[in-house]
Amino acid sequence: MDKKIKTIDGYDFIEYHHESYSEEETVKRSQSFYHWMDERRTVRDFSNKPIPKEVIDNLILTASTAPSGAHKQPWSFCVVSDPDLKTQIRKAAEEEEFESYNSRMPPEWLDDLKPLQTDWHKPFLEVAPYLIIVFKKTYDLSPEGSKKTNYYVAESVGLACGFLLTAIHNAGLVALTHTPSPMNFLTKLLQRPENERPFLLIPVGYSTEDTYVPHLIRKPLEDIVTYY
Ligand code: IYR
Repeated sequence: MDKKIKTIDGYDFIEYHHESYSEEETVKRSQSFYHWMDERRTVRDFSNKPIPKEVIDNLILTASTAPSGAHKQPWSFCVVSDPDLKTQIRKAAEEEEFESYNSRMPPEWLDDLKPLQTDWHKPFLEVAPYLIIVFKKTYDLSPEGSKKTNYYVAESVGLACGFLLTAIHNAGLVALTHTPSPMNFLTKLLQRPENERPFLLIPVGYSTEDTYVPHLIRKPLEDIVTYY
């Protein structure tokens, strides 16, 4: 059905219909969505089982439905499946991570990571069928080279990554929000333009048959919410 359009100050607004539910149905849906989201976990053991590219396209399209400051959509998604490039990324990430774990991270940080049992080895960067590297665009570059600043860039790209993780979970896939630090090797390896900065590296795939995740407890509601 065609949507109605009205013009305000020269700008088009389209009619918006959003499905709403009875109170009972709203309670049920919010509860079942929470339980389903609560099952999402960060996974480090990936199988190399392939995923159709169409799925990755859909995941990224979903991420791109996130709200962004002044609708500037200040993100760019690089998808790596090429084995050689994955190897180069793993090598560069492990070099940085080796330094981080062995000399850059203070004891308190290393201690906080103990329950996760992470270390500088990053085999998933070669095993996972796809690596999605999310870049943030602090400013946009016109074809002529002039700069236009974007707004709330970290918030916007963070929201897009949240949508991406939700879409990955919905598709029955798993992901890892990996933050090799520093991440500038990704700018170089992927030959990104000067206005893009790496934000997150997200391997996507299926988990292995025998996957274990840390037994983490989420904070209870009363510790995270204050009603006024
Ligand atoms: N970036 C390192 C270390 C790391 C840091 C945090 I904070 C984590 O929650 C997990 C790991 C790594 O990816 O191993």
